Amino acid sequence: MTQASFPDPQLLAVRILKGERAAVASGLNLLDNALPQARVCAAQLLAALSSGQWLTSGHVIGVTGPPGAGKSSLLSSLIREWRQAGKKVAVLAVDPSSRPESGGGALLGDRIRIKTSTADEGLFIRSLASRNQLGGVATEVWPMSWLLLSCFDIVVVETVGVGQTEIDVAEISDTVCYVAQPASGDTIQYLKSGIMEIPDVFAVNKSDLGGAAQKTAAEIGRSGSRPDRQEGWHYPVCLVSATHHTGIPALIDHLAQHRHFLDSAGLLEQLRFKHQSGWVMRLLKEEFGSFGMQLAGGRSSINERLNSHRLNPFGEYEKTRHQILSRFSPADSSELFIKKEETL
Ligand SMILES: Nc1nc2c(ncn2[C@@H]2O[C@H](COP(=O)(O)OP(=O)(O)O)[C@@H](O)[C@H]2O)c(=O)[nH]1
Ligand SMILES: [Mg+2]
Repeated sequence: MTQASFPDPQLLAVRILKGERAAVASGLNLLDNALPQARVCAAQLLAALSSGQWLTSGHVIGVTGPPGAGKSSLLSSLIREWRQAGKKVAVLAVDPSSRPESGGGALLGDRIRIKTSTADEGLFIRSLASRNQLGGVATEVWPMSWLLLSCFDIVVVETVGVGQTEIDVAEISDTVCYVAQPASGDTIQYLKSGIMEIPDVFAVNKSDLGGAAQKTAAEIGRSGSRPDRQEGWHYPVCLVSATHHTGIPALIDHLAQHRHFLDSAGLLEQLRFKHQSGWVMRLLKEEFGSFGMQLAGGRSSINERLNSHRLNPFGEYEKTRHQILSRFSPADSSELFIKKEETL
């Protein structure tokens, strides 16, 4: 691929901010491209998008839970409701179980297309299922969710719950919604595992199946103390049925209330900053390892710099990258050697 095949980041940012679908799609492709030139271009694009009120705008919702619990079906109901209320919605579906070749049924996009107009400009769905990814959601998906936040009111990340993914999705979402399967061993395991600490809102789906859903909801409600949780938040457990479309407005209400709670408690900006700095740290660590991080002054120094440039984490990422690369250059090798000696 040549340099000329990358879009101009400034022009692309303008088009994305206007909500042009083609521009949003090509922005996501750029973020998904691992070529070094694309990475530079992507950082410029994200920096150009950073000037808005991104630390407090929109709502990033992580939807997680065991395969088959009804996450995609529920999302389809939620989307219908949000669209009727005039909210613009984007979905990143990171669910390997919904890959067509795995026989996991229709992709979310196909489901939605049945129920909504294909020409709906206020709805954008990108399936990331084909990458066969079970974990590691946060590094790749965070910048994508962030790009979508610049032009949609609600950004949903759907992940299949397999332990680590709940933690990952919590690292990129304002609100984590766990979709429980009634009377399932998965939910019981989940209750025992401590991962229960992570969701902010619980949705027990398939309430149309009767008593089992009520029982599961009661079990979740009773599920012990939650020491690390946000003080003042009541952790609602909602009974819903995606197929019968019941309980959906109440669930929507609880999700919105959680966002409102974060905002009014001054936690939203804090949380998003934590997500952005976490992403930069993971990326730098993946690229350069602990020694590279040391060359950039160490974790706390990088974090301090990120903190003072909250509106431009991508610019800071690029700067830190260059700083590390220049330390690796031959001209600097003697100094590098001395530094290395000092840290021993
Ligand atoms: N009875 C009932 N079945 C449901 C409901 N929601 C989803 N399902 C079914 O559960 C299965 C898995 O749904 P899906 O949305 O693909 O689950 P996901 O793997 O969590 O995304 C499908 O056969 C759905 O038709 C519900 O509210 N009630
Ligand atoms: Mg699904």
